[in-house]
Amino acid sequence: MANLSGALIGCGFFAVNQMHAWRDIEGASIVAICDRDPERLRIVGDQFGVARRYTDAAALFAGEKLDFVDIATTVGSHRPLVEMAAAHGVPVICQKPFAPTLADAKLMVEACVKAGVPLMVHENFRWQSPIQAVRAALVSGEIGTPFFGRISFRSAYDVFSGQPYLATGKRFIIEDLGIHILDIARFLLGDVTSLTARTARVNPAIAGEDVATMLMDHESGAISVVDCSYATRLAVEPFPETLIEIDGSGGTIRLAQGYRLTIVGKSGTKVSDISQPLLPWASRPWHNIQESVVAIQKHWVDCLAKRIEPETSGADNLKTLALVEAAYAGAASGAPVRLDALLR
Ligand code: NAD
Ligand code: 89V
Repeated sequence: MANLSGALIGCGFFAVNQMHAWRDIEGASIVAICDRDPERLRIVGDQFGVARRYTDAAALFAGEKLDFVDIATTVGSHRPLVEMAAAHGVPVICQKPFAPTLADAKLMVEACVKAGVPLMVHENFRWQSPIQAVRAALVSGEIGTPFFGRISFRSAYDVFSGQPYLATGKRFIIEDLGIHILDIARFLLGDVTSLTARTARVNPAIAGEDVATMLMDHESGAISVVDCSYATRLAVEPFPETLIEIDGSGGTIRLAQGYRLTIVGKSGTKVSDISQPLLPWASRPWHNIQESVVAIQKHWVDCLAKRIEPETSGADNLKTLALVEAAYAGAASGAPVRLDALLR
């Protein structure tokens, strides 16, 4: 496989995982990095031995011949940076949340389509191996036709120490974390026709909502509940596990805390421990997320080689971002929100 030359823009908290993952992946290398903060540029450049460093993304695009760019900045800079990549004809990965609004996201997808460049959103939660295992069980037909799902993420983990900006935005849990859990609901049960939401802020020290409960109708006829909380103190802290219950016409799937998967279906009852191996550079409890970063970045390299659209392409992610917008609109109005109106 030809070695692809990539650049990383944004050398902050999460980008370190992306850099570790690039080092593990055959067929791609990060040849240049960019951060407007010279200190972050120095830390990541030295840690990963990248000599070509830029404090300005325009200078990066002007100075490098790139096969792709990996944008790991926070949401406010995503649109200008994706549009800059498109203008330079460079295939682009963009971190979630893809854009601050669905309108921006639509324009970003359009810019990449017009430029003919591939675009993938780094929506990594569905790439976690336990989530992939649930999906494989559904696809196998073991539990028949799913009619109910609960996708749940409840924790009291202190996310603010690593990511202080999460405490200051008017929007918090739906935009930052719920976006992953809503994407998993789509991944497992298909696209959504309508969504009802309720939110609350329990922690008085933050600006946004830290609890959200969403009820969704899926095109398939299934219904699901997506519930997220960063205000839930439990005996054993589950961060960052997503717990799943799916009921089907012929059985059930349960992904319980501790990565215990129970499938009751046509072939009887099977209980497995699907804990993932700890990568050499990973650290608990983040290892589950870190493993998914390798998986999604490998997927990108495969898609570029095969010239196929990534599963979490920009176009696909519009449907996840629409759920985020629907959730905020629904929580504000108290009424169900139809998705077709948002996606037109
Ligand atoms: P961060 O603030 O630690 O890092 C962002 C970096 O980008 C900073 O160093 C900043 O200086 C740099 N930057 C911002 N705008 C820039 C620009 N225009 N040009 C060059 N550099 C720029 O943030 P973070 O916590 O690493 O989050 C980054 C993104 O990753 C966010 O969108 C966040 O939601 C996402 N994230 C994803 C996961 C996941 O599991 N998928 C986990 C954590 C964070
Ligand atoms: O996945 C994320 O985007 C992270 C966290 C897991 C803390 O929500 O911000």
